[in-house]
Amino acid sequence: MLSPQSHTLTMANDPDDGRGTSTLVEPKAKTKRPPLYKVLLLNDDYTPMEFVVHVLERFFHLDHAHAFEIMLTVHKKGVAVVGVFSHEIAETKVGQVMDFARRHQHPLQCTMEKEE
Ligand code: TYC
Repeated sequence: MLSPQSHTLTMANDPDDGRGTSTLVEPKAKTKRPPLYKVLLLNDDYTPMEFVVHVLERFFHLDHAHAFEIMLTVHKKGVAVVGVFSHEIAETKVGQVMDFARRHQHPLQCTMEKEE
């Protein structure tokens, strides 16, 4: 298969073009980007809207209008993506939200999902 990382014969690695000027070029090493994770907020019937807006401002650094908009999307559709992060950052955000909700005795749920 031809990909940017396959070892193809080019002018640069042709061992002999007759002029003694050949150069060996190694195939490019694989550099796969790490996967990203969507952080999702789930709707429920009990968590106050203002609390959800506060969570979005506090842990996701959204301005008030954007936080309110995402809260309303979750309220109407059941779920929304709040942000996309590395595995470690996504895990931290989910933990912060779940902990904060539990401490305030709200059933708010926050999860993460690998982005395909
Ligand atoms: N549905 C909640 C209510 O009517 C509000 C809410 C919005 C709860 C978003 C959770 O992730 C959520 N009070």
